[in-house]
Amino acid sequence: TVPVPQRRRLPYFGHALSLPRGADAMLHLMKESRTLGPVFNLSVFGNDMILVSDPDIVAELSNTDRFVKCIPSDLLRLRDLGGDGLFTAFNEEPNWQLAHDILMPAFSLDAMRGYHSTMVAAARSLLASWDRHAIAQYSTDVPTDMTRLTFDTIGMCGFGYDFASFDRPEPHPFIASMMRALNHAQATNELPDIVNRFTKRKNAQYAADIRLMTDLIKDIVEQRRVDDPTRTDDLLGRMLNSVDPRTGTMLDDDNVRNQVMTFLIAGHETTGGALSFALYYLAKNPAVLSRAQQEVDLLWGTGDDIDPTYSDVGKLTYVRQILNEALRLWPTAPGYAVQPLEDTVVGGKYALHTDEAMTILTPALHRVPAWGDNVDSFDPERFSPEQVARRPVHVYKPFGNGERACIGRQFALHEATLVLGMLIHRFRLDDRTNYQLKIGMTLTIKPEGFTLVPIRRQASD
Ligand code: MNH
Repeated sequence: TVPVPQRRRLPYFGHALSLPRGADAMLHLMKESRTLGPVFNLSVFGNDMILVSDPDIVAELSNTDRFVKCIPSDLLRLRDLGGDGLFTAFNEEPNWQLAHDILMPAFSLDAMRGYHSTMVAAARSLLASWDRHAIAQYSTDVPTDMTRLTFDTIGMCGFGYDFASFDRPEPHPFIASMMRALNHAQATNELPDIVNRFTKRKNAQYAADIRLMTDLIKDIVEQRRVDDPTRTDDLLGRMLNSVDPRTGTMLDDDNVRNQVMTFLIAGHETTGGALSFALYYLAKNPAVLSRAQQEVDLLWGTGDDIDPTYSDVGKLTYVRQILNEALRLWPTAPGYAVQPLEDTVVGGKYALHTDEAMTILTPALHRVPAWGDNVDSFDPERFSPEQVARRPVHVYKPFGNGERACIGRQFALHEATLVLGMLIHRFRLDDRTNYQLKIGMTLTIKPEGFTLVPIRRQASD
């Protein structure tokens, strides 16, 4: 075996001094994967991370008989928020399997049918807000609006709770606390503990933010226990009332709170980012936008008042391709880590022990030559059935892999396809500031500062 390539490292610091902060760190890693190769090591204050974007090795790492999800140090920090909720649970924690079995039915196709009309209602609040911007010719911050939309959607579909984000000048206070807390968790992860012990004020803010979020969650659960304790047709209803057929047990109160926290965060951030990137690429690619508008016009006609049905969403195949392609270029959860079940050799040459992990760097994987020539260009044709059939399966991993892959994938894609379809059916996208893409990152990535002026379409647009 051979050592994993890496740059020369300093004692103690490792590569920390050349690693930029925040979203630039991810862009830096994408660049490193081109210069150092598709497998390289990064060491930050004694924390080692092997980043992988080689398609053959990713295919190998996707074999769930050999590799399972790892909770590396950054996810470990997030247990301050999510505890043993699905996203941050250890594989061997019994509550992972229990919650997985109890909540899987909430993500079946049948369940999506049940959420559909609630998703349409949330989308209508967004359209109404954009109507007001259109009349006033006022620009709107796209990622903030997409956050409002996806947060309201998971609140209503998951918990029957209306955050009413479009009635607020700023997003719900939960969002500000969540962003600060995620940023703090990320920042402390990149610094040595000795430094973190001295940032008392920030640590106090972190505690206060987590408390605000936890208090809201307690309210949501309490309200349900009073108003509608036997309801079982949404996430919270299942969390509170399902008995696991295998073990005869239920989720305990602490675990329910951890799951609510997990779903409120995981259930909106990534989808909001995906919608934002899709709108960014549509604003920059008029030919793609106009083909997508043909698709929605064909389905819904050109009138204003439409009532999209559940099965309509499955017919928006080109809109779906646009989302897939946006998630290729900017997978909004830009990586995931796996560890081997037994000491092993990866790619025929890299020794990997059970206490080590490999992190799949998806934005780099999504740009390997299997994707064709102009891998950085936006081209939804890459997701035509013909091109998909010609490509190896393990070069596209926006939702992770195996049984720890995203449980909300169908939910996210149904919601995002519906909303994107409804938006472009009604609006032209005026990019009057000629926005230049800047990746922002708080755990997940977004096109930071992206604004648009929505303009109502006329019969001739
Ligand atoms: Mn989601 C896991 C990406 C939408 C709830 N999600 C994951 C993972 C990725 C991911 C990648 C795997 C992480 C890992 O292996 O460490 N998720 C996305 C993306 C979108 C998304 C790109 C939208 C686009 N996710 C959603 C939505 C929900 C959700 C919507 C809920 C309604 N995701 C989860 C949960 C997990 C997860 C819960 C953890 C599942 C598990 O480990 O059992």
